Amino acid sequence: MASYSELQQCVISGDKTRVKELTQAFLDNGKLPKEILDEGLIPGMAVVGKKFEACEFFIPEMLLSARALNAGLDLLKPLLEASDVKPIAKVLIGTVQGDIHDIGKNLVSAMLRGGGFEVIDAGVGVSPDQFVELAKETGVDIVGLSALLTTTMTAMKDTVQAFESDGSRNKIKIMIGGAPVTTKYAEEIGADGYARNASAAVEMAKKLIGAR
Ligand code: HCB
Repeated sequence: MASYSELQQCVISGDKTRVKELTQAFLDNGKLPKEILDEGLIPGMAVVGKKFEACEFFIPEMLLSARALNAGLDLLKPLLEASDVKPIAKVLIGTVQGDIHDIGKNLVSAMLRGGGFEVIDAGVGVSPDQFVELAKETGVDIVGLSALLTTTMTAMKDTVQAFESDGSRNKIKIMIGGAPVTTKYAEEIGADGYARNASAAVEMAKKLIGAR
């Protein structure tokens, strides 16, 4: 049986085929999707980030790793999303303007669906006005914002502001997440909550609905 460190290594080296094989092998051996994520795929990607920071990796390597991680996620997503419960609330989620990182957002979407939420995925590079329009059109209860860059975090503040200006801020709860974001930042920009990972996002979404 392969080890999680081997799976991490395959994400780091961007070996898409092997990541797929190993993820399937772990599933066949009865491992839980969440364990495969938390012990294998995500720690592998964390190393990629550190290597990029240390200038040992560049964009092409990051892209290969992202593609490899997605190959594993494709197998896990349907399992994370499986839920027969009637939707408890509707969530609109998207990566903010100027930002194209979507792995974390996709994971949060899958876990929210698995947690009984209906999720509308707005995609990446979503402008504040687009968030407001989509939230109105779809009548969501929660809006989830994702940002991975310190330069795009500010779009979260603009998005909260856009809901304020539109007069619809009191109708929805706003949750934020992504590597550079913190609880303190959520408070600063007037968001209702911060989640550090996908499981925490499900807990936070439940809390926000209960708090309404
Ligand atoms: Co990108 N990148 N990147 N990148 N990237 C980061 C984010 C850096 C931290 C790498 C580094 O320097 N250490 C860095 C940002 C530095 C900073 O701003 N402080 C960085 C940079 C600089 C850039 C470019 C600017 C590089 C360049 O062009 N010079 C460029 C930006 C392009 C743009 O967006 N305009 C860029 C591009 C890329 C790609 C395309 C090569 C690729 C993205 C592929 C894709 O997403 N489809 C990429 C990747 C893969 C990364 C790293 C390596 C991994 C990100 C990731 O997927 N993590 C990342 C390093 C890192 O984060 N450690 C690096 C795994 C997921 C599961 O974690 O944190 O995204 P997550 O999500 C969690 C959590 O935050 C939370 O739950 C998720 C699940 O557990 N969460 C939410 C996320 N969103 C939420 C929303 C909610 O409402 C609630 C919870």
